[in-house]
Amino acid sequence: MSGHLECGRYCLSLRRPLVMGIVNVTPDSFSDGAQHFRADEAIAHAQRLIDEGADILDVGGESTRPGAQAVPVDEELRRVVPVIQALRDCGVPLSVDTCKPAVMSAALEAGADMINDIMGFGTPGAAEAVAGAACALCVMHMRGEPRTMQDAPVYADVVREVGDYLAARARALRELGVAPGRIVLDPGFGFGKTIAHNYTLLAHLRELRAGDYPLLLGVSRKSMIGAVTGRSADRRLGGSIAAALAGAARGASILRVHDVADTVDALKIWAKVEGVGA
Ligand code: YH5
Repeated sequence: MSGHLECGRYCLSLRRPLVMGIVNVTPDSFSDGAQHFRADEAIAHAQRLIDEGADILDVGGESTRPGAQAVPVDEELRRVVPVIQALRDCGVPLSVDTCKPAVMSAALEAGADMINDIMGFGTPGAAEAVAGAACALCVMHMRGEPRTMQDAPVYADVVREVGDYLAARARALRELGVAPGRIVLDPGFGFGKTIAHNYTLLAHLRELRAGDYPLLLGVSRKSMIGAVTGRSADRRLGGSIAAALAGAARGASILRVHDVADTVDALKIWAKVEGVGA
């Protein structure tokens, strides 16, 4: 790894783990008024995450939780584009969480610096939509599709299979002209994995550093935290921070989290002890 990530208008130092704050542009609205209200809410939330120390924002207009229904492309565009336009000069790079090529293109046009694709740019047209831009690409592993992915996934060797997939996707992107310094890999916690698979991947995160690409880790509030602590989604902060630090200790470069302020604090202490970024 070069120690930097080429991320649209930004070049991010990876000497310390970066915090990516999650900005959901929430679903379901029937009038233009509600749509504006939701965009305004997302923009206000994003501002708060920046004040709390987020290094990157990840804006998502599609629900990708297990069992979720697909969002039509025009609806996803209506949710995401106004938020990116409003935030484009907010001072931190903007990532957009989407697997739709049309949303990727519109997001880049509106000012996005990174595209985060839970389908690993495997949808026809997705890789082509980003290849010629300057944006960073987060390539995530998923087994199956969101609607069915939690139906008893089976792996012979989860670390090897996820690692092989990520390496193959990175190779395919490079063949389309994507510079290696733009690529981030993500094992995709909770996406077609059992709780045991998720913890095996977290424990062996270092082995996923295929080609020395930086790793992004998304464990915040997920069921793998609840399964161990017995807590509901709104009480998973302590568990989420512990998992994030375990990832940082195993070389994760970007931590995708809901709770930015607390994660930033935890990372400051971890970095102080480890002498990271000093
Ligand atoms: C990810 O890991 N995850 S959306 C279920 C939850 C909590 C949170 C309460 N997009 C990732 O955050 N992109 C999502 O249970 C992602 N990596 C990348 N790159 C799912 C999510 C969540 C799901």
